[in-house]
Amino acid sequence: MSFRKDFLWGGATAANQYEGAWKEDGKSESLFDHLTGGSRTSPRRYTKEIEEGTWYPSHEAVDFYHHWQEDIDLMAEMGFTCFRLSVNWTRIYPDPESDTPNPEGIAFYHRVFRALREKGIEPLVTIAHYDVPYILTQKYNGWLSRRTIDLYLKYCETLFTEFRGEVRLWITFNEINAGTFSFGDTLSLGFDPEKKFTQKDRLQALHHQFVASAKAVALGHGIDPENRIGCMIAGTVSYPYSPNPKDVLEAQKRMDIGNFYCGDVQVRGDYPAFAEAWWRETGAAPDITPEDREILKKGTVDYYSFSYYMSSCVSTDPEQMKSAGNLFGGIKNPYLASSAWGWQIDPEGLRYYLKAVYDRYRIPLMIVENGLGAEDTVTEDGSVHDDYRIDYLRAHIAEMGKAVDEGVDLMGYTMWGCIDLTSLSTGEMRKRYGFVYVDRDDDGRGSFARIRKDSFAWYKKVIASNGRDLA
Ligand code: BGP
Repeated sequence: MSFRKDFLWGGATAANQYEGAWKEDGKSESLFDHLTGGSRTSPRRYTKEIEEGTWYPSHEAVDFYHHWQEDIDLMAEMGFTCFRLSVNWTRIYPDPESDTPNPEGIAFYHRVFRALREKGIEPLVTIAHYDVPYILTQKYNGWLSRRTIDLYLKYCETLFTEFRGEVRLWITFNEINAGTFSFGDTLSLGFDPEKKFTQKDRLQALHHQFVASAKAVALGHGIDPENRIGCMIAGTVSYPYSPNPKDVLEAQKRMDIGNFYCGDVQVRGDYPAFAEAWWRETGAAPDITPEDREILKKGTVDYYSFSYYMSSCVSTDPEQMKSAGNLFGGIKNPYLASSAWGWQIDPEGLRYYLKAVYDRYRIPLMIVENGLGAEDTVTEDGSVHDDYRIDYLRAHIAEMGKAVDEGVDLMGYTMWGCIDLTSLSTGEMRKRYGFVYVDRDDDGRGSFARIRKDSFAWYKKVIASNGRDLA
């Protein structure tokens, strides 16, 4: 296996699931701060008012805000060369409409980026990771309004200017394709959770994100030509459930809408050929101005990043269409095992995806999320034996290597939730991904102490051997 010499190895997090300190040093509320904890069986709830005695995972999360030095030391000990994190918009602009950023928010990220650089770790910053300032959801329905484009660009300009020289790798939006269907309504598009929206609203708001992303790419290049700015797609692998050509076409459609609708706009600067037909079919064509089209063309990304957790099958038979998954559900594949949360484990699907995307775009790819959500147990002697996680990661990294050997240009890999953090879909703490265990439970108890799991030493070896030693 031959990963590049400068391959980026590391882990990934997101502010609202990791930082905590939701009201500290001037930070205001994100929409995320209004989402309660949940579980596999009871979904998270949105509350307009923050309820006394209710558990909101983002409020304290795993307290990176006060543990950043310790966490960065742990990352350095594993040999990370890259750490993906997101900036919290409401820490930088507590009032997103103000022209004055919050100096304490800026100072926090300077501390973090400088500490990373001191350890030789390249920060990779997601500008918006399921992060919409709460006030914008109430005032404008988030991304449905073009006003949000301007506010986002002001925020981007502050980041690019402030952190020039400290950050070179950026992602404009996390899993932007969440906005193609209802899952993204609140988290990604920032719609008021108490109102109803149509598919046209969704695609319109998503279009505004495309425009904002393209403008941000141009702005970022202008401020520092060293900046490398990428898109980020939730990698969706869909297999036909049967060889029935109808199922094959359905799977292709899922791949098209799930991945390439957004990828094409951000990489090629134009909507794909199938978009018009899909808009006609759903009666949901966004309004696109000629100026927008120019902006999209000029703001294409430098690299394509994505998350990959699972694959699923699709069928034209509605009875079959039932199984769990991160963004897009699907049918259970009889050849695959599932995680305890029902996500189907498919390392070969990662190779399939890498090859399909690289063949289409021919720009560098980066896997910025992958991993296994599992319940871990701390033994009496204080260890965490997470061999199931090592097995998952080993198999995925092996497939990455094969894809590289088959010609894919892969820049790096950041494992999701490298330090345990709160789950996005269920809001749980018990669904853990990390190499490092955090002492915290779903009732908000625990000291936030960090414990190295068995996978910690394993990943250290993987990095030291540049992906050759997966034993
Ligand atoms: C991705 C998100 C992350 C994340 C991950 C795992 O879709 O970008 O924010 O949390 O999925 O999902 P979960 O936390 O629900 O297990």
